[in-house]
Amino acid sequence: MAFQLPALKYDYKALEPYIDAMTMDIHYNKHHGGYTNNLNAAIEGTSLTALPIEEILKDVSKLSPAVRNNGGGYYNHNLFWEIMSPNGGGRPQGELLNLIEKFFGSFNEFKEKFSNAAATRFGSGWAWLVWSDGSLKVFSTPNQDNPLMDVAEIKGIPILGLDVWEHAYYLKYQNRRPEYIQNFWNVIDWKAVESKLQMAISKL
Ligand code: MN3
Repeated sequence: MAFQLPALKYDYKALEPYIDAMTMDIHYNKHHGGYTNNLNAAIEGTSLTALPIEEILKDVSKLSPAVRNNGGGYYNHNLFWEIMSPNGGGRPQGELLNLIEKFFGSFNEFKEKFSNAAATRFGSGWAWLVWSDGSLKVFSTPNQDNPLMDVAEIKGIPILGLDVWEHAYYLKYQNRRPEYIQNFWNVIDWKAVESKLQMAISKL
């Protein structure tokens, strides 16, 4: 079975004014669609087609750059669309908030640390909040790498990710990456992040 581009839960203009409709359209159809097609082409006729994406990424150092780049791009964008919502923003609740306060001191300190990871990633990449060895950690990865990969500096299960490739913000924000990062907080779906946390905790 080939990997499929998952349906978006909202339309292209739903995250405006923070993420504009044209960026959403191109990002989802051309970029995410491209990673999906290129991943399928890269694994066609191999035993990898029988594996879930998480299993493929786990041993990615043994695989081709095409699988690393497009498999990462496929997984990362699936997560990115899921953790945003037109009804997003505000603050996390419940166990997620408790763990953020436990590991970062406060929600504001976490917010600053995550924003800083996103702002200081040189070139293209992602900022992550990760469930790793029984704790929450923040860091960033280059290109389409992610914390599921054996090549990652910090390994774990990502529960929040921010795409800081220029294709994610340049049409609206041009060189103003910090403004894009600041506006991301208005569209985070904390319920979706909380459910990813619960799944991550139950797996480890
Ligand atoms: Mn992207």
